[in-house]
Amino acid sequence: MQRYSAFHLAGHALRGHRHWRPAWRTAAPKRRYRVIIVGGGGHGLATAFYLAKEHGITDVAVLERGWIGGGNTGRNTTIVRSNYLWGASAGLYEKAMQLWEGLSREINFNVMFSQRGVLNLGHNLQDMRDIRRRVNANRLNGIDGEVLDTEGVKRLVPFINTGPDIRYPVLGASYQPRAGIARHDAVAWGFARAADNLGVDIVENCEVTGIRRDNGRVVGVDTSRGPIDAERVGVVVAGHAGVLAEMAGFRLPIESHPLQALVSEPLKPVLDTVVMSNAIHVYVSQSDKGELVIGAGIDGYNGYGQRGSFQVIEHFLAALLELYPLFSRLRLLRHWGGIVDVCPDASPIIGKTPVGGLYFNCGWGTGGFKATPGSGWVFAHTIAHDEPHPINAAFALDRFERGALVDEHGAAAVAH
Ligand code: FAD
Ligand code: PYC
Repeated sequence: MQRYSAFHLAGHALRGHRHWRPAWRTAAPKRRYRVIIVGGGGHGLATAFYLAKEHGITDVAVLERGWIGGGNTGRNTTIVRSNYLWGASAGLYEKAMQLWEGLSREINFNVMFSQRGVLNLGHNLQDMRDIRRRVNANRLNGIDGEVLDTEGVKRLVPFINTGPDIRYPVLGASYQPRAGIARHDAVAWGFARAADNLGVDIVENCEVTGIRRDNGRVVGVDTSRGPIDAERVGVVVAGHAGVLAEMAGFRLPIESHPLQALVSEPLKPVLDTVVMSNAIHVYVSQSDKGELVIGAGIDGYNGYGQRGSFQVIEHFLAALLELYPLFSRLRLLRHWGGIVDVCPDASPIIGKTPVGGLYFNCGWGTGGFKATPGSGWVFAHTIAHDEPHPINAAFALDRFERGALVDEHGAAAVAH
């Protein structure tokens, strides 16, 4: 890797960033690849990286219809945690957490992973029972977790309103100390550069418009830049999973919804942990730049527009001000939406499909950023071996036929 001294960097800044080496090549698509990954978000790029690194498969293209990280990867609020309820989820999200803990070193790119802890608030007795059950389950699975009472929450967030007269009083929280946030763009850029270094072609502005099949097997894809043959195709397109499944001739139990978020102007450090409330539908953290990053639950209707409705914003800002009256003087800077792919059990689908050699990784809904490295790791294994890894075996598409759902609505922490 090329390293720059302070003089180099100052020189580049003054000369207007000329002669910088691009972090990854602008690859033109070849006529055929061993593996094609559709979707250049964090999950697709991580899959390509681990295919090359862990399985020695480097004849790989990532086809992205826009720019890498321009989907949910660059639109999410970057919360990373592994405090899910069921054993299968614990295995998956904790694998991701362990990869996060070494990721900057592994891909030689600072993803700014900050383990500042995540609180999930409880506002009534049933919330607190659910919290205790989930924290106990986490501990049995070797995942860190604590149950905090009101005072414990106040110690971590001194300005939170714990008054008894608010509509949803704060009775306590679950707390995962190893959870936190990371820089989402850096995750996309870091995986892209690391995959490119191992020989993967990253092809932007290349939309997949058809999945070509022969005799029940995938043989390639049609794209806005012409047809490309492949032995195996992995599809990781988040909110567009249903569209790609239709191209391949089957249906997924997935609905696409808008999910919105916004950031305030940068403030001096005020909040050094992440606080979420599923019941009141608001969560907040402070970025390293100082912005408060704020979000809520999904918009209720289906859609492919990367924007949502005002009524959701009005609702979550009212909730924000009830919990943190201090923020009433905040100025908001930017607001946006993404399209999230929601499964009926709030768990992802990662595995084989009815078409041979075609694999789907989708249904992460409101919570896939935290899984990015783990998702790529297990999906690469699944594609390389034509079999799921034990970690993702429970997340097969046929669980909806078998009734073996992994219901994580409680731990999803963002209403959907
Ligand atoms: P994406 O990053 O969306 O990548 C899919 C890519 O596929 C896109 O770049 C798209 O352009 C491309 N594509 C689509 N169709 C085609 C086609 N036909 N041909 C080629 N390319 C195509 N998760 C958390 O864990 N923590 C959070 O705090 C969190 N906050 C969120 C906040 C918001 C507002 C949103 C919208 C989501 C949030 N999420 C969060 C969810 C998380 O962002 C996603 O689950 C995750 O980023 C999905 O990653 P991905 O790589 O699968 O999808
Ligand atoms: O899954 O932790 C999460 C999350 C936070 C915000 C959106 N999703």
